[in-house]
Amino acid sequence: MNKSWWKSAVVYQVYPKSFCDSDEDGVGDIPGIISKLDYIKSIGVDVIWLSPFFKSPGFDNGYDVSDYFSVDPVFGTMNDFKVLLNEAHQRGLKIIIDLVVNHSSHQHLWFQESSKSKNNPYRNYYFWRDGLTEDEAIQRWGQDNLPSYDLSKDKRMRFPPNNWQNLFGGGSCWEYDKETDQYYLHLFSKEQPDLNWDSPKLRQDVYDMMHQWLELGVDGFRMDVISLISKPEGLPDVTDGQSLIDIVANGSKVHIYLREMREVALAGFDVMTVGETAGVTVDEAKHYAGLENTELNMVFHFEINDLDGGESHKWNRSKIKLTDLKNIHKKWQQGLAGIAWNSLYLSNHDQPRSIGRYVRPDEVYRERAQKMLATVTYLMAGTPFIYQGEELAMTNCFIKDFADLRDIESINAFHKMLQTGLDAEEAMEIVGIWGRDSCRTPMQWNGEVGAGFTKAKPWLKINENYVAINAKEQAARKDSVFHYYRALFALRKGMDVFVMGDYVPVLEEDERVFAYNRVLDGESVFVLGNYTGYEVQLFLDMGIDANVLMGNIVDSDFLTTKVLQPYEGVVISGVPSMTPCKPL
Ligand code: TEU
Repeated sequence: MNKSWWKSAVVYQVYPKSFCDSDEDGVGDIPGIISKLDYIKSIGVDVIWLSPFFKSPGFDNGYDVSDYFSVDPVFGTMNDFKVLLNEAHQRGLKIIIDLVVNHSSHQHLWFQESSKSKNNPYRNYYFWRDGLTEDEAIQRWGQDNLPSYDLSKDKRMRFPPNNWQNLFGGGSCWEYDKETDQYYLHLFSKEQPDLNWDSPKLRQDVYDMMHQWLELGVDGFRMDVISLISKPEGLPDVTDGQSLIDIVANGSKVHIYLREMREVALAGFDVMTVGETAGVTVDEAKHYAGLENTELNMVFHFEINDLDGGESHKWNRSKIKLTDLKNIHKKWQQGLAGIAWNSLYLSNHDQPRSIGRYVRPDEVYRERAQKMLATVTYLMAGTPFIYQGEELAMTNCFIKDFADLRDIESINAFHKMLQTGLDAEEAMEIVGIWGRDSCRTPMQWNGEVGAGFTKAKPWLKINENYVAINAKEQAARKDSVFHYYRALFALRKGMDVFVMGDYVPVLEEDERVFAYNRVLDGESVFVLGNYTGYEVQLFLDMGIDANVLMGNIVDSDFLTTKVLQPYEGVVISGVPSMTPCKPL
């Protein structure tokens, strides 16, 4: 297997709004990121993924872009960005940026033009359709299944063109536009109209814009919901048992467009591309992220979300069962081996922080548990992506007051839960688990007021635990999560087996322990993590050469006792490749 740089790289995700505020307006910014480059470098990562910093009205925190080749004034200037790029490159750090082109902002010039008239040259950049009359709607969905509609609208246009409900829980995917008397499509909020990738002109404009960034020196793209860009012919209704993602993901032309993108926009640049591919399956990933590299380098899949979230049942209190989690990893690890490349992540700006999600340790074990999760997750095959603050074991922030919520999705979800009979307290509790504000709270730099993030009022609440959980404290303490992450990435980089090795699961039926071998050319490394808060006795024959490479418990006696302490994570070399391990 060819060992491209992005296969052994580790990526650090920066969510600019919450990273570091240099100008005291309560919002993080690019100069703030520049001031923390040495910190980022010190974790031992190679690449920074910057979530959107482009001009945006901010209905979805920048995932609604109104000018793709620009910097939003709240984050700084284009010159600031150039300085950031340069300073990062000088430190040997690469920068990949978010490419949000499934949709634009409704304030993008393309959409402004598109909505002017039916024959505007940009009309076809978006999806405009006539609505349905009441008769048509009844015929299509039956009297009892009519979607909600707006009586104030002209009768001819009362019903949207199909029954799609947007992914932010805000009702229909269609918004009526009075001016031109048609509806436009938006899979997310109505301020995020979907771009029509079937228009060759739109595609060329996107490629030109990508080219501008590449010429400037960016090192690649993380492509937002790129699996959704090819909409199904005729935009058919969602039928029973289907989710919207089922019909809009992996459309018939998505691979054609991505191959075109690679040839037109990316050819000649040694850059990294990762697709955020909602709805992707192992078989689809082989196309998106095949090792022959005709589309993307790698994908983010969402199958773990199906265990405790799932597009339709995200707002709940479900727990992840360890055997289910292991099965999903096994499927992806083995399914893509030698064929395509994967990514590894525990959380991001959309998903809950990992402590509390994968494990729910008592506070005394929080750090140990985070180290264990990282060990088990980031030593699998794929490129690790860590999310700012994860290296400190930052936790979800449970926002108690509705007025403190910022995310459009959480606000919609709260109202919906009230309609289904939950009281406000219960609804806020669930929003706290899944709401994206909970993981987006500002980075905790130190124990001073404002957590070293800002001296002003932060745009989103700071988690009160910043006094104890912060970067300054962890950098100064040798056994911190921060230092463990550094050591873990150094270990991963130093041994090819972690990048290129086969993945061989062990103890597959065990609900307590996640264990696997990585095997390359006869060399084998054994990785184990105890996902429980109690000791687990294992019966293993690891041979006489077994040697602990790394672990989250200093002076662990695991090799002699074969007892894993609560949340213990350990990496062992010198074991026979197919370690005969039996569950209890
Ligand atoms: O996310 C798309 C996506 O599939 C989600 O994880 C989504 O946030 C979640 O389903 C909502 O429940 C991307 C971005 O990462 C996210 O921040 C944006 O809001 C979204 O696209 C729209 O651009």
